[in-house]
Amino acid sequence: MVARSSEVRPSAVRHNASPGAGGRRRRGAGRLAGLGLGGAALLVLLTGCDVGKTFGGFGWPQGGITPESHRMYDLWIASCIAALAVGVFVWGLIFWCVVRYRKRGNELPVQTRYNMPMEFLYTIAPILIVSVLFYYTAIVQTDVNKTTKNPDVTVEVVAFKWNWQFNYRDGQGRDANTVASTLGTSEVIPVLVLPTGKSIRFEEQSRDVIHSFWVPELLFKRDVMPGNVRNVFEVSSLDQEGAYVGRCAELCGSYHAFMNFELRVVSPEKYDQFLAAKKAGKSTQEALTAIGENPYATTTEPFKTRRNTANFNPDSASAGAGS
Ligand SMILES: [Cu+2]
Repeated sequence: MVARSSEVRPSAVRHNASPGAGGRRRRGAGRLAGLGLGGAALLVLLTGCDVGKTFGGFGWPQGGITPESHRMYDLWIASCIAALAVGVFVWGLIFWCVVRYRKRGNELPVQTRYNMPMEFLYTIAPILIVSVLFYYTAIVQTDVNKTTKNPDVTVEVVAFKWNWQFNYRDGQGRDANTVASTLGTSEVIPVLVLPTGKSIRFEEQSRDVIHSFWVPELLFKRDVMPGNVRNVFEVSSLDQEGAYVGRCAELCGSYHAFMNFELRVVSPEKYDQFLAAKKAGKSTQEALTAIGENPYATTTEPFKTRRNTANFNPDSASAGAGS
């Protein structure tokens, strides 16, 4: 409902029934404003990438290294621009009403009721907005969740309190075999070596509680579940060589915050050499050295889990001893 007042002045009824020259002028101005807004929105959409960069990704992390991450990033930027456009339009209407219909005397302004075009508009417009957002979200989500029959590389991600094991597999599913494996310990951060330009399938499994596999540069996390649930996701390629920190993104216990790993993206040739060295029985550190890579993680370091009188709050311990 537009107005609650039951009193409708005859002049208002007359005005609604037959809009005069003023009404036509106003409608023309509205159409112009709509055109202007549409044009501005289109311009903003065309320069979407730059807009994202200018506004720091609207809070979304930048620098994704997979095609999937770029699609999710673009969806976020487009949604923010759409929300801002709607916001600016609504704020504009509010301020316009505040100025145009401010109190000028004691006479009541025109009381409009049962304005069908307006009620139709504010029912249809939100439905349209939600439908468009839903449509693009569904498309990107389906694309990100898509798995293929024969990915180039399959890695089994095994999470446990509070570290990771990565098993390179010779096929998909539970029945495939592990051909090489990397295990993290309290002293050594596990390094997951993967090639550029290949599709990679991650099959996740937890030994105890729920963890979450997260490499910020993938712009993606997926829970690692215990029991029979084997969460699977794929990336169609890793586009940039480098070392990327990986984390557990699900509060899983005391040392959750230190459950880190490193994703090391190398060329396919180096990856093949690495895997061959691992299969030949070399340790991950030896295999990394063999392909000319840093043998230890460079993006994070192991958390010192040992507690004793020498390293547990030494300042207060000595203060206590002196008093
Ligand atoms: Cu965890």
